[in-house]
Amino acid sequence: IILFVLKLIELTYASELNDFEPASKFKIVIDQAKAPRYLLYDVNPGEGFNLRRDVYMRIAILARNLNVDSPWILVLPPWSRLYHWKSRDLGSQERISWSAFFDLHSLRRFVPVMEFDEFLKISQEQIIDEVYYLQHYEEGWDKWEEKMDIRPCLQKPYHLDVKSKLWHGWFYGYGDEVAARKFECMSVMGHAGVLKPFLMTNTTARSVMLDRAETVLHDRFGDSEFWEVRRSMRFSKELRRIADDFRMFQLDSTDEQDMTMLEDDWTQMKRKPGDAIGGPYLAVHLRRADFAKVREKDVPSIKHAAKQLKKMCKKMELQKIFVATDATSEEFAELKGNLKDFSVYRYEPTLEIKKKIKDGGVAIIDQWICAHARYFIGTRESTFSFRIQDEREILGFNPDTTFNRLCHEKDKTCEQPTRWTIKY
Ligand code: GFB
Repeated sequence: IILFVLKLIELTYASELNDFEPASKFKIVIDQAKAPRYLLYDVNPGEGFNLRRDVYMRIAILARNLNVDSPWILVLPPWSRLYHWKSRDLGSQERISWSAFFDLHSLRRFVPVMEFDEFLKISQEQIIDEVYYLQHYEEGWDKWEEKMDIRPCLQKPYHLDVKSKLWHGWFYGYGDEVAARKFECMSVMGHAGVLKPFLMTNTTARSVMLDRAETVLHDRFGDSEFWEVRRSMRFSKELRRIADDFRMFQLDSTDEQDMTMLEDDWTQMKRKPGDAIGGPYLAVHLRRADFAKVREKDVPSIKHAAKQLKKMCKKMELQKIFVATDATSEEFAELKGNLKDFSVYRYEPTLEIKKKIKDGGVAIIDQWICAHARYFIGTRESTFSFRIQDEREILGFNPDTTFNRLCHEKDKTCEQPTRWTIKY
């Protein structure tokens, strides 16, 4: 049934799927089939981009499972005012659509998705039928069990406008432009799949939003379905192109030489460990900023990081180092000063390009370049590094070249990251 729904949507949009479909077209198809319902979600405002990507995967799997019984479309939450997007000279970094960062055509090979703006056009009124704010159980827990209950709210993130009887809240930065008819808090313990029976039987609302969706866990972490949705999350072609140009012109790295060619359709792509060789450079994700303060024990000094990079470059016989980092320019200069015998690179777009791709696009380009290096070293427990590791698994690198991390000078054991290898 899932395949049928996906195929129906795909066949109807055919060549245009890569771009954004006009609402009217979407409606025609959907009206012919059983009317779809819309699943929306949001994440704790403080979370960074790469944890949000992980939450997408949990909810996309839920949406796919809902589609086994009836058609649901997953509405993609616009990217607004992320804590780490600090550049002030780029204009607004709010209400950014998913197509700015991801290839929607690829996402749709896993589950039907649409942008929030498109949903608003279809729904005509700017209203979401029901919002459930996920929270933990106030009493805590002493026994792990899968459960969910409508409970009084532990926080008050939405407020009722008594006159209109509508609920107002953040709504991805759309504020009062959007409202909800019904709002409730739901205490939940368990995997995303625990919500399916509720969505199928306890509500008939056309559009349902799950806020604080990070509260639910992956149904099954690391299995082939997990990897399917992960593989569907391809970056936008434009961002990949910019990153590939940088690889070619600065790092002598091309897909043909590096054995990192992509099939257009990710469902047709299957690699063995070691198929990819990678470009002739070492890449490091050097997470600094807030992370260096919050996880002081995991982040080495710049000097100690440089020492580890030097050692590995010598071992791998590499002369070029690509640094993905949120370090200040002073910290980056210090790193370069400690790596005088090597050529050290950082991706720094012109202001014109940065205005177009925003902080989120720069970070993706950094990740894509790291994903193609002959050898990668990340930062411990950073989801930014984890997503690079996944990407390298998809491309078919030998895990020895991927699951590596920088160590703090006081960390004598320097345990290396868990190897979450790809499953097909
Ligand atoms: O992606 P993220 O959740 O990774 O958040 P962590 C870090 C954000 O900082 C990225 C920027 O999404 C980028 O906007 N950033 C970090 C970088 N490293 C780089 C880099 O190498 N290049 C570029 N261009 N940008 C967690 C957060 O971050 O750290 C939590 O999710 C919390 O909210 C915690 O802040 C301390 O898992 O590394």
